[in-house]
Amino acid sequence: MKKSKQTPDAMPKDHLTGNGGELHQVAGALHPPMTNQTGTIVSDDENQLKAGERGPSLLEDFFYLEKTQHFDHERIPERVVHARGFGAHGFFELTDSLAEFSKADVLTQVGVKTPLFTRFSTVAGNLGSSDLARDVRGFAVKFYTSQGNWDLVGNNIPVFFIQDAIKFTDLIHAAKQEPDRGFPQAQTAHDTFWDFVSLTPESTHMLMWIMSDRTIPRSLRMMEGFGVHTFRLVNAEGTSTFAKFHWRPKLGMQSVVWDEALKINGADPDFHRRDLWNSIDEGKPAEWELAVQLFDDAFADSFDFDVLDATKVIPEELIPLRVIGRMVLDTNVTNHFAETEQVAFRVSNVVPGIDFSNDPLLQGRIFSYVDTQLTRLGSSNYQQIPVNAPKCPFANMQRDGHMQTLPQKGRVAYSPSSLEADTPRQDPANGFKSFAEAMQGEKARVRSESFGDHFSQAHQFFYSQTETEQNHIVSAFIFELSKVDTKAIRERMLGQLANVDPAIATRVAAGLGMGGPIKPVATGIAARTDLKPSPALSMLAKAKETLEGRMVGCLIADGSDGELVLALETAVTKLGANFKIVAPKVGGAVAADGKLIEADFQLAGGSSILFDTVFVALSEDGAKLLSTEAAAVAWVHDAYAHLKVIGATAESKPLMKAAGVVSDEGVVSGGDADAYLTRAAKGRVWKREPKVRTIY
Ligand code: HDE
Repeated sequence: MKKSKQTPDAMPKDHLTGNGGELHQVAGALHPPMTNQTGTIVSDDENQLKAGERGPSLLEDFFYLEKTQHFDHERIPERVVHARGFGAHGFFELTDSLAEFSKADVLTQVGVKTPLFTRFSTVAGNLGSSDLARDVRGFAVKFYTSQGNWDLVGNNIPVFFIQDAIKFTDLIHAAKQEPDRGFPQAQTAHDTFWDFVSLTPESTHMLMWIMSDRTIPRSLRMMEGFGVHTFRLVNAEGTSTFAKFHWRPKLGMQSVVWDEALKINGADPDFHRRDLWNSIDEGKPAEWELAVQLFDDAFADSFDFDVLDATKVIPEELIPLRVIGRMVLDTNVTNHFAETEQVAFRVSNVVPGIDFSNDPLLQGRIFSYVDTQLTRLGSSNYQQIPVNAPKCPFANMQRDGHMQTLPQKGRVAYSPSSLEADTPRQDPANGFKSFAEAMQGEKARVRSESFGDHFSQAHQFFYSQTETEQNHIVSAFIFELSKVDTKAIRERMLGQLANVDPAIATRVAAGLGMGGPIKPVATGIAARTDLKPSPALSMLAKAKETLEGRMVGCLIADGSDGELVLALETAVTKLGANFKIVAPKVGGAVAADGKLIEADFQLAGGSSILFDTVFVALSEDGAKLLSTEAAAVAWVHDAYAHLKVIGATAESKPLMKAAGVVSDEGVVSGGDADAYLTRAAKGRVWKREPKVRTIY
């Protein structure tokens, strides 16, 4: 190994070699000497210390002992729920002050950029599960405000399964792997989940949402987020206003189709994290608007449902969204474990001006998040971990504990005290004060009658969807219930669906092949059918016609038209999309003009499910050759069956034929790049769907 005394620019020399070591040059880069955790330089990292060349190892080998002991303890308990997550740093910039309603700096100081950390997650799967499981996505944001940390720990769906936190344990036990067999992983398509929800009518509205395509998002960058609960904002005068929080993605919402999700989980289980990481890494930050729905007691009292019931939405048509700022995620983590795994969100992290409502789900969460971190992170000092620590000054009388890292100075660790002048004191004028809500009532374990209607909003949600989306909800119910072995559970679930609307139950029953009359489950309050549809609840009704942030895949082989591929790449890049070339070999293909076109993916590793739209840029010979290649046929066939817009050169016909492609408005052949991109920007070809799968 060549040794060099040169120091890399970015690193101060004394930091790297201040312990007497030297920089080492390997493959052109300079490396500092390796040390153990206490700074002693390691001379040999390949061999244990042994008694003799072929003798036993010695316990004295403190380098080996430390290295292995650290490795043995690398894992910490994963989160009980939301174990699989992915995070990024960024900022929140307020654009519209809410000073009239809140005294929080973060909601009143227009233009100020508040740093934040956001972690997205799936709920049911374990740490090593796949990104595209059908599941709710966690959408948790930690704002490091000038007045302390504010955690908005939300989801990508605005309602929840249950109304009272005491049922959370049961819900999660039913959804996760069945305890005797330890499977299935990361899915609700099994008996225990449907057993529980079919006996829990309050979950029916949420079931409509999770059977919709919201639970199979195309990208974390393309999903909405919601605070779910009603919160309170409190202004300088102590007046309270109710608020619901909404995140709106700048790129618009988009999902994949179910068959695609199943295949993506195999082709790239890290699909969502790779997408977010790459996009930030390429200098394309992910962005959302933060909006609020604000309302007072008078609205709350007059609304058809209880605003404290987390199984209900307040339609935007009733209380419009007010956009107040934007979140930009522009920085990837340096270390996934240190940041994304160790981040500890706490619903109880609020700042003066933001307060809780009495939603019994929210109230229960206030305890759970603080408690769970102790098991996960092992010490009550977990808030000192950099990703959790506030970025504003903090001081109190809490001391010691496992892994204390703060040099807590002075004799005084109590209050009141008189010995030292600079010890912290309570501050009634500026400190957090709970909203002084008048309380009354008897102590009791009850569910308010105002929480009693479980079906009306489920009905409203279904009929607020486009026809395509309704079809997908029905298909998802059929898929999930087809995996339920116990017939009585399937029947009971059909009975709950009949409470939402007999037509939905009949369609699902038809797909399951379960004939005979459907018996509605007895219910206290029947579904109202007079609630106006809310188009804001549909994804397709608000879909953006854009290719920005999307992926275009282009299939080439030897003999492809290099100029066409280049022109396409230029046009795609101009639209803000990513252009990826797929070829039989990753080294690329030789174009008709003899030039090499490098590929991003080899055919089998770059299936069309990874792209939003595809272009088949083959020569006649190339198309003939690939029409007998299963991976190429599947590439085109999948794109077609997943309703993608397919562009193709006229010469690609043999492959298109082998893949069963039938011409329609989304098949743009003839090699016209502009016509192809114009149609591709409009999104999938939903009209094709009845031709490729049965609609029940
Ligand atoms: Fe959570 N939830 N939750 N939850 N939740 C956790 O906290 C809990 C609920 C949500 O990226 C846990 O740190 C209870 C609703 C997100 O680290 C745990 C109840 C919503 C995350 C916990 C709920 C959420 C969690 C597990 C019923 C949307 C991931 C690990 C009252 C508004 C945060 C942890 C991250 C995580 C408890 C219901 C969102 C066990 C008791 C409703 C995004 O504390």
